Amino acid sequence: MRPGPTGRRQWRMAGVALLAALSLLALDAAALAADNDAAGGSHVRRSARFATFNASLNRAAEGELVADLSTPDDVQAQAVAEVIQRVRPDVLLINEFDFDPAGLAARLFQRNYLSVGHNGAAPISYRYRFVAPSNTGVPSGFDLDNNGSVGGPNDAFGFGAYPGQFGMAVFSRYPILRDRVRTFQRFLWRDMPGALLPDDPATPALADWYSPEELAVFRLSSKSHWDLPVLVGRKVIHTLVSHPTPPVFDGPEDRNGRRNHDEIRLWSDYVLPSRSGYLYDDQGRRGGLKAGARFVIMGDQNADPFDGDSVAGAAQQLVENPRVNTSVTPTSPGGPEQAVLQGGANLTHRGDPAFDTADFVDVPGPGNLRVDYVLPSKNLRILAAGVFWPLSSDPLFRLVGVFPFPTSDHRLVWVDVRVHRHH
Ligand SMILES: [Ca+2]
Ligand SMILES: [Ca+2]
Ligand SMILES: [Ca+2]
Repeated sequence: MRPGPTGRRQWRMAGVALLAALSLLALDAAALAADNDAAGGSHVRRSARFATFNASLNRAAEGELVADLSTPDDVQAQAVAEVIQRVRPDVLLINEFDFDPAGLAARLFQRNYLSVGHNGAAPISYRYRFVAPSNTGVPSGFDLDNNGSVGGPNDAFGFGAYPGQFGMAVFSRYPILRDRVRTFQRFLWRDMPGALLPDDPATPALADWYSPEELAVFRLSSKSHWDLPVLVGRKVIHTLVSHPTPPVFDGPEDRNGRRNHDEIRLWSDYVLPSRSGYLYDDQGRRGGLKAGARFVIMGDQNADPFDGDSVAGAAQQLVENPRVNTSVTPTSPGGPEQAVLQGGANLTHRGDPAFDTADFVDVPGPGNLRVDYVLPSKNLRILAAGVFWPLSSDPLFRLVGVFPFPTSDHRLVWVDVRVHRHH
């Protein structure tokens, strides 16, 4: 996450948002007319590019992201858009993209940023978008952090200052089968068998950080978990997106580390028919994917397989899952270079810095980690993969930079899977 700008005025944002809403229909029509490279075009491609990018498009106040994206002038959003234009994913998850119920921010990002070429990069148009509510910033009514008072970001269902802060958005050039979408925003943590419910170390009872009354409403997902079936040619690929909570910002009870582990576990169980029976979605339907279904799990999982502060084995639930294709791990040239230049915790890491996807604080801090993943199912062949982290000598290094970052502390991760296109 990135500190948001301060000093903006709510009334001004509201005015900009209203103007944006009034002009949306016209903007949409213009953008669709200009969309000449979307899926369904006549070009022949044998691969589909899936990407995840924690783009830090979160803002301090509700409405601020919509205000920022209502003009083409937001320098950070321009750089985020250029990264996307350079990599050109077909299906893109953006983490840390503030949610608004009308989907204004996602529409405006397409109109004013993705549809505008930056520094010679070609515009890119996504015909399909998906946003949905996030648990972040939704008041729980309970003292979830046990600090003696109720309210604020730490007592929300997911950490956030207002509903939808740090949300998610998916942009796709392939159709999203909306009536088959499943969301798991309200699945209760206590309903996961063997849940790693945290313990209050100050009491003799076990697993009692949260009271029974709190557990009766406590949602596992800190944002949401979405299964978005995307139609690629004649094949459905389930895009499984989420953004588990960071495993830090807690105490000895490790409530966030434990939640992070179990948020990752949700998708791990979802793709295994022998383990998914307990899951229920927001529409009340039970179970997970069938054997043989195609999927791509993507998102900032906030867990590195070897380094950092996550619960041991958290990331392994995915990268050692028998249904996940790990034949290719995305790499970059910039990760190893920055690990050496930045030193600190990076010097003692066990993980390969070529796999790093985030540039975190090194002294004192976790150092750079692999936390962002694009993980296809084994029945999808991986043709290529990468992490967008150029060398410092590369002209495009300006898009990633060093702290304070021009875009995000995370890097875009992409994977190309083989598909058969029919024309
Ligand atoms: Ca509290
Ligand atoms: Ca206890
Ligand atoms: Ca760093």
